[in-house]
Amino acid sequence: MMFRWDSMLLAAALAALGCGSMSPGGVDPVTTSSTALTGSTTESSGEPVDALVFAAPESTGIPSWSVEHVQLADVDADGILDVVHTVSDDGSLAWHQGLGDGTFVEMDATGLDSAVTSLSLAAREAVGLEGLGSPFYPRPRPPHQLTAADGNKLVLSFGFDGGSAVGVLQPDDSGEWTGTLLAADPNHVIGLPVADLDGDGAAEVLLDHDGELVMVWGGDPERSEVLGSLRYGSIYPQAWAGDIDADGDDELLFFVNPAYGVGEAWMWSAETGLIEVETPHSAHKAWASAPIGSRASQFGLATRGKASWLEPGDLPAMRHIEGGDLEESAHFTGGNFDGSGGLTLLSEDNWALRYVAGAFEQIPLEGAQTGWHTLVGDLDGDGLDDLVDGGRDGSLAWQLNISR
Ligand SMILES: [Ca+2]
Ligand SMILES: [Ca+2]
Ligand SMILES: [Ca+2]
Ligand SMILES: [Ca+2]
Repeated sequence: MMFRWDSMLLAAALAALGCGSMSPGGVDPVTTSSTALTGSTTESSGEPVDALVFAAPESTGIPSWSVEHVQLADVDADGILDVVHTVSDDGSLAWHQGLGDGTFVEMDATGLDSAVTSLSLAAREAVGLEGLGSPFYPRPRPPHQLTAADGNKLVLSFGFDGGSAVGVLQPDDSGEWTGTLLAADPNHVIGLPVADLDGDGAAEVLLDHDGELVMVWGGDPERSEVLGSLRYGSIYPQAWAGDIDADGDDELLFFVNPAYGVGEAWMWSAETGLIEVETPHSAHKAWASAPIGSRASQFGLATRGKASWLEPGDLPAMRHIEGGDLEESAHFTGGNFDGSGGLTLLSEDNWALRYVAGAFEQIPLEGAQTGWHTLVGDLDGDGLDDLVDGGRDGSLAWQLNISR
């Protein structure tokens, strides 16, 4: 009975955060976009491959019965992706150090958890409440790593009994984790890491405050700037930095509501401010060729059976290439699977599609087992994204990309 209530409270917290209903296996669909490391490990280390092959699933050794909201992030900043998740019993954070060969070792997460507690206290105080409040909170969404030159900051959006909040978790010189509150709101606020847009070496954090976009430059709450307002509040917000107008500098691209059809896409640059970008009707997923927090060169959208790529070009309408046939798959997984640095989409029925020089190309795919629970990251640092399955066979499993 207790667990049921707990689950309901979590669902309510996620709904308040705009996360919609929880996936059956507990992996938040928001996090199924590609997540990988900054730096050389995600860059292509050879020619792109022309066929994709994935090894049979192997267990990570992490039991999935305790796992909610899995995320890949480099928690210890050693250049190898780790697994972070919340524990279903009490909503605490757990992390497992990646060894780079697809295996993981459970680590002490006490320091991370203490930082989350301090964030929760700060958030309650910010909305006029005192103390820690309900034992069910905070129930954090998975931290998104800030993939930037400034180390292993994690951006955490979480629900608490007074609303929702966003904070940054970061280790100090002694290795202890600290939490810095960026925003707390009785209604809705969510935070996303964005690659370093202004080139000062520190990644930015974007806040969506009920449809008002706020850039927190360098993740420093003293340096917040309102970018403008969207037409609707966000569900499943996605943001990437990339050279969208093809002039050599990065801009911000922000998609909102992909789970309900991408109703809005916005671009922001210092020159133009926030402007709306035309998107195809009713796309249900949005990806970039780079993980959240990293620079992207391509942006893709898909709905059941159809894919579109958005090409940088004249704004406010990006060039929009349709026709990618993914049969009738409902679920797609996006990432740099072929080592080109561009976007490849995998369908759950073993189709793969990429866009090369003006044309869609089907690329043979063997062995991938993907779906709504799939996480993407280059776990072994060979330049090809691998797959982590967050909801199969009682434990987290991973599939090595052995295409090269
Ligand atoms: Ca690591
Ligand atoms: Ca910056
Ligand atoms: Ca540009
Ligand atoms: Ca790999």
